[in-house]
Amino acid sequence: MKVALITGVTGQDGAYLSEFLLKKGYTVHGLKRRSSLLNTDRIDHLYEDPHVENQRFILHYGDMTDSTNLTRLIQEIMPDEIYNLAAMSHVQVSFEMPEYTGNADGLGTLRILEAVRLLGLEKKTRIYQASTSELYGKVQEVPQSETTPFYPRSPYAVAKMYAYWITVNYREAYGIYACNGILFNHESPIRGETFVTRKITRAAARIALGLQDKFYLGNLDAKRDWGHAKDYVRMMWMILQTEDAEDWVIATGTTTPVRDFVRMAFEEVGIMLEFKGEGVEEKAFVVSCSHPQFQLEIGKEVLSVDPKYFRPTEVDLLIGDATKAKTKLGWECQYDLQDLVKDMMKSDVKLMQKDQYLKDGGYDTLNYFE
Ligand code: NDP
Ligand code: GDR
Repeated sequence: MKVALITGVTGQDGAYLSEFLLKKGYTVHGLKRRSSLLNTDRIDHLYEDPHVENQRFILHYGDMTDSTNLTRLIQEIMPDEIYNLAAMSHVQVSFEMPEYTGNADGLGTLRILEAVRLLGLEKKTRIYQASTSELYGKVQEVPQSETTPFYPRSPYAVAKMYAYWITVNYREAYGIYACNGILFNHESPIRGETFVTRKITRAAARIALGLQDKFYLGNLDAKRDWGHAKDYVRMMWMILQTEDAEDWVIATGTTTPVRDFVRMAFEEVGIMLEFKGEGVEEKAFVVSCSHPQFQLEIGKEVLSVDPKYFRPTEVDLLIGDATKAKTKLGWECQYDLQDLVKDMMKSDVKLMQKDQYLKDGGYDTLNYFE
């Protein structure tokens, strides 16, 4: 049975990919960072007691900025496949932490490739690099495919561009089987809370339940090609099963403005919105509320624009052309945008109902410092 190493195992994709590979019979090793609080929520359901025999899901401490740690782990694990998913993955935060982002996302990829080369695993270990549609940045052509030129627009995207090319270079220079998956945005109920889709579904659920009055977003005009993470992790695996190492675009081919994602999320809980104003003055108001469980006042303001969420340089439009993956890998997504919004809203309403229950019971504020 095959052995995989997943960096970034505690993240959205790491969790879905672990589940996927375990179902396929793999032994899965995951790299996680030490943190002062437990950060394994997304993979707790996969946890196995280290004292049992034949453990198939094994976690290791590590960090993309620590090459001795990465090399030692790869030497111990001798993986057949490495999925390099670890990254400081928030575009806006990368403007605040450009150097760290370059180190973890750019040089981190080099550290993995170098470890495989130094350990002489070029013919054994296949590497998947989590590349991104952010590489396209400033619009050069639409839809974006494997041949579209890159024009990165953030420290994150520039770091990922280094990672993309160093992956190609190690493939060409040393014959390592290393592939870039150029994945467009993919979301899910376990998406990080500060990415725009999850921020919207959480807020819509909380507002519907009366736990919150309104919320704030940045650029409502940005358009993204959003898919479901469950579909995308399947493609990561497919990419490493092909005969020749290549680079692949994975996308749905449909693009949607942030504003429409907001509309769709609120519609899932029976709330219709109207947007008024332009630019920083734009706001959204309730025009009707048909859900028997959620009662919101008509005309209530639920969303304003806050310029603090604008980025110094923005990526305006992403729409992917995944013809190559469709033709050669048989790529098809099982979830469309409506399914994705439904899945995320269902989960966030349930999660927020838990908060409401605790609040109603008087258990919502635990002050450790009293
Ligand atoms: P997340 O932000 O959910 O997960 C990132 C993971 O990387 C977390 O496990 C995080 O650990 C870990 N990590 C961050 N920095 C380090 C470090 N220095 N050393 C070790 N681990 C680290 O991202 P996603 O799951 O959404 O994305 C997975 C990968 O795919 C990322 O590389 C991302 O850039 C890329 N990508 C994502 C897309 C998307 O739409 N989701 C699209 C295209 C590419 P911790 O939990 O401790 O923070
Ligand atoms: P993105 O995702 O930058 O595409 O990167 P994000 O959800 O952060 O932003 C998408 C778009 O929404 C606009 N936006 C806001 N974004 C956030 N986070 N918060 C807001 O309040 C807000 N308001 C508007 C943004 O300006 C942007 O245009 C994601 C990450 O997963 C990357 O790691 C990955 O590489 C790319 O997707 C593909």
